[in-house]
Amino acid sequence: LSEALVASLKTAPEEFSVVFQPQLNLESGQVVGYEALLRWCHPEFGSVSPADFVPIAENRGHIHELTEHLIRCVMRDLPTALVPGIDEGCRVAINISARQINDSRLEVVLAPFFDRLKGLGWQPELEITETHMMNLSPRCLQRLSSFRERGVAVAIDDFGTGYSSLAYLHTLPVQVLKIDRQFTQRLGENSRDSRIVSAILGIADALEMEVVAEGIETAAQLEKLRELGCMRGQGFLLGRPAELKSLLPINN
Ligand code: G
Ligand code: G
Ligand code: MN
Ligand code: NA
Repeated sequence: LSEALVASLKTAPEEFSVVFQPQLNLESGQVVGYEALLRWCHPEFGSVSPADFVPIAENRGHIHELTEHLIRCVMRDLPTALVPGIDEGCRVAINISARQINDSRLEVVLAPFFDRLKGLGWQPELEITETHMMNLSPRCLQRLSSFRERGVAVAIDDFGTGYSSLAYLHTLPVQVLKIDRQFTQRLGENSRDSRIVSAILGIADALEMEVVAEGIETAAQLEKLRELGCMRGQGFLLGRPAELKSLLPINN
């Protein structure tokens, strides 16, 4: 698979595509953002999960190339999606791996994404998993802070699965906590799980961060999240990752 990835990146980049999963305001039902996710369809191996090929790309030194390709796809698709006056302020999030943040080339890789989105009136967002976020060097944190100063949102992905220190969390240049789907998916089974989600919402509130609940699959989970006051959500119930043109028009 490793050799196939390197070969495809070089000779068949069109095998890599991007899908978008909507994020909704849970009160109004409005789309407030999208997470862009990579897909790879290999002629022989078929569809390969990014959970499998992203680590390979990291190890082989090709992760920036993948992100650059993703960004090109996003920029190609987005302008056609924009509904002026309605979608302004919507976010588009991309996932960034740990090794990328350690690399000073990241700024150059992301610059077109930041500039183009802002030109369109959308806000760029970067998702970094909690585990990675907690291990960033001061220099990497400085890099993230400089992105934030340029109007980029930073989100902690899979929140609740790592080992965040609450004392440390408030020093991070982070604006959004994405509650890992394991918490969402247990909602309603017993009151303890509701209290855990409630506690995460409380932490976010105290830190003045926004929350997105991931992995909403059932109406019962959605209802529970609304009851707990969670403002934003994402999941198969609200929208599966899909090509942007099949998701549109979004808010009208
Ligand atoms: O979309 P799916 O559930 O198959 O994604 C599996 C994992 O791959 C998720 O953890 C997701 O964050 C990650 N992923 C998807 N696209 C990208 C990408 O462009 N870059 C990185 N680093 N990870 C991605
Ligand atoms: O790790 P990260 O949160 O970036 O992973 C995103 C992945 O989660 C996407 O690949 C997407 O396919 C998957 N995903 C999104 N919504 C749901 C959901 O409701 N249920 C499950 N099981 N997976 C989801
Ligand atoms: Mn993510
Ligand atoms: Na996640």
